[in-house]
Amino acid sequence: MRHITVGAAQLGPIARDESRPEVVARLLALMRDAADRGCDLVVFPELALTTFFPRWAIDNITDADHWYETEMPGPDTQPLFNEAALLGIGFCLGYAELSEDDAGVTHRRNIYLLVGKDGETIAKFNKVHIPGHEESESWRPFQHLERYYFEAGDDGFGVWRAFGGNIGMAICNDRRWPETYREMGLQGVEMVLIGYNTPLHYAPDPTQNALAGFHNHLVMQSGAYQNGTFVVGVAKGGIEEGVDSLAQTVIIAPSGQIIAQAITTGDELIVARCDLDFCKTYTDTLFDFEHYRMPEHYQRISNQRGVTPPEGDAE
Ligand code: CDV
Repeated sequence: MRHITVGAAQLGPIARDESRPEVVARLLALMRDAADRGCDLVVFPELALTTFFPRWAIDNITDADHWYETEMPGPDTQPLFNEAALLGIGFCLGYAELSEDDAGVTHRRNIYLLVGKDGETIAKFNKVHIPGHEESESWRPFQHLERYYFEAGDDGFGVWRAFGGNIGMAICNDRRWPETYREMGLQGVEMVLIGYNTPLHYAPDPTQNALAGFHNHLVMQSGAYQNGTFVVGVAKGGIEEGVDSLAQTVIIAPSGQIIAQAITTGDELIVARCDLDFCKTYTDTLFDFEHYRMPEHYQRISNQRGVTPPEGDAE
């Protein structure tokens, strides 16, 4: 049997004036707790090093540079990598990245980084579905300017061989889209790591507010079940700078069942020992893609619509 003992390290609010070393100290406490509880891997949420800064409008994007990491690890985050190697535990970290390419073009990205038990980086994922709006909208009680602060990733959803299994990553709004899981499912994913910051007030349609917790679990449990994979959904919850955000961090089995759930809205570690071979209970039966997914059917629909089918679906 192949097992990953995974820790989902929910964070409570991070204040605007909380320094990186203060936040990293919180992450290190959760990491040590995870190591004590036998975890192979500890998963932190989206933008785990700062407050959720896209809630504020600014006129000049460079005024936000201090929210982004220009190197990883950098001086403030190196202790996470050192401690991981010392304890022999991997981690997954969400943060904002500021970089410049060879042509001198600046990039601002919402990143999830997977680091191995040796403290070495395994993979980097750039959030694909960037929600919210590009420009300040004064009617909102608070802004959700992710589309101003981040560019979308165009590499899709990869799967990496790590921790003895097949690991994928997604960030927050990505979890609401079925193709997120299916793209990884078609690559044999066995554990999907997802971090989120989800305000409980959804300004464009407040009738959805009361359903925030339901929708959160609905999409991740469906994604797990329909693709025969574990899903680890990790929140930054609680009231951060006046904005109340969903907690309810969960670890979900390929059956779609929740096997561990946070009970607070603050810093809290939940742990589950995941038998990766349990994925086959679903991927060898109901969701045996090779037997039942009927690529010819999708090919036919694509042809009718003049759409190029994804690689691997063509006959
Ligand atoms: N950080 C996010 O991506 N939040 C979105 C909100 C805006 C709906 C989410 O899907 O949870």
